[in-house]
Amino acid sequence: MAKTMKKLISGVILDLDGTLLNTDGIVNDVLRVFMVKYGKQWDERKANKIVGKTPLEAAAALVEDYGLACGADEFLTEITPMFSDQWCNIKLCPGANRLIKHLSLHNVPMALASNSQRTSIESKISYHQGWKKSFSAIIAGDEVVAPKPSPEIFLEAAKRLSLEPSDCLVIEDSLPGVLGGKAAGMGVVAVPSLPKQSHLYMAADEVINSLLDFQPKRWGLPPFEDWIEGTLPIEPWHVGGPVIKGFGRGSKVLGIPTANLSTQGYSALLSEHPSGVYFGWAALSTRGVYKMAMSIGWNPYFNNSEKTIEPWLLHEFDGDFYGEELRLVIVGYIRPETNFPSLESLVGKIHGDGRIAEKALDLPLYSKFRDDPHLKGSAS
Ligand code: ADP
Ligand code: RBF
Ligand code: MG
Repeated sequence: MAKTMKKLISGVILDLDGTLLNTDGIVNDVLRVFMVKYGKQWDERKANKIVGKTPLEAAAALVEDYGLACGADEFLTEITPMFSDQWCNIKLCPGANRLIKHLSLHNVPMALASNSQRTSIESKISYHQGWKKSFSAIIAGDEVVAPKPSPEIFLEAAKRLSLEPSDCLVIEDSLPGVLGGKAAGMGVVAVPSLPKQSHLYMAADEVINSLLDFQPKRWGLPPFEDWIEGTLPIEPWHVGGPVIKGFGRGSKVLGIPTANLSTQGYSALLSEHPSGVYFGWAALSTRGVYKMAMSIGWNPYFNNSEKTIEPWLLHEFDGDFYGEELRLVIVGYIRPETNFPSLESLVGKIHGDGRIAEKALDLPLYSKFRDDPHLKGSAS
């Protein structure tokens, strides 16, 4: 990851699907239903075949891959209304609103450059207050001769912002987008929307885990000012359930027990929240409410195959509490999950996270959630 300042940037060109909008869930939902009609089963692992493509390219790729008995254009005609019905349900990528508001506030020129069609872009952004007026230009896949990975869409965006390509920064989740941005001679920050893909993004100047990790200062843009004592407040969210057996190494290998929750039933929540280190409050139904630091993700040090939620309660307990009901309210973000050269450095970092959480949770901004009704089990 880039540590130093890259270069001075004057304008930002954003991709929409997968970068600002969490479209992956909806794409999977629609394709699951659609494929059944053709007697097929949608495999979510194939999502990488369509990310960043134009609708027609994506349709052609799927028709071929699944050997569907229809043409790509037929496929599109049939599936387009199914998608349109879902645009109102799309969630924002965490940090999307924060980024747009921040750049707008500081009058940083912004453009939207998406391979999808103009009408669907307009429809998708219409559900998000203040977005449309934040973009000085919107360029769609059907408004250029060659879509991404061609640089055309980005060059057109720069022109409309009256900026040189080299003064623009592209923020993109997809590989075609990253390649297009680089071919246009722009700085590119990749925010891969699919897990465990960062190794494919060699062309990008910087690969970040989510928009929460974007550091405008590195690009000569005004820094975010919402970090407080090493923490970033987030829209609080809840999760809960009985404590289950985890990988069996928290206490044994690290000396840091993590009370694992079953991920079954929470797959939507898990895909909505980027991996990373977070903190908040944890309630054990029969014991009380405790401060908590947790990781969400694949634990890069151990390279797990499943995304998990691993809360470490900042309290010494006499024994285990498997099977007990654990409820969490997650109130802030600390850092991305990373790999470490040694177990000691991982353990050291996690203890640092614990100290940050411990201290931050005394701030009124976070301490008020100790009384969240979800923790008492009266609401969920
Ligand atoms: P597992 O892999 O099964 O999660 P760990 O070694 O991570 O095993 O230990 C976690 C278990 O330890 C929890 O499920 C819980 O029963 C117990 N435990 C004891 N103290 C704590 C604590 N402070 N935070 C989290 N879990 C704790
Ligand atoms: N695992 C990692 O591989 N990388 C991390 O950056 C990381 N950060 C963590 C932060 C906290 C606060 C906690 C509680 C755990 C973290 N872990 C991380 C997970 C750790 O590897 C995990 O608890 C063990 O794998 C036990 O299952
Ligand atoms: Mg554990």
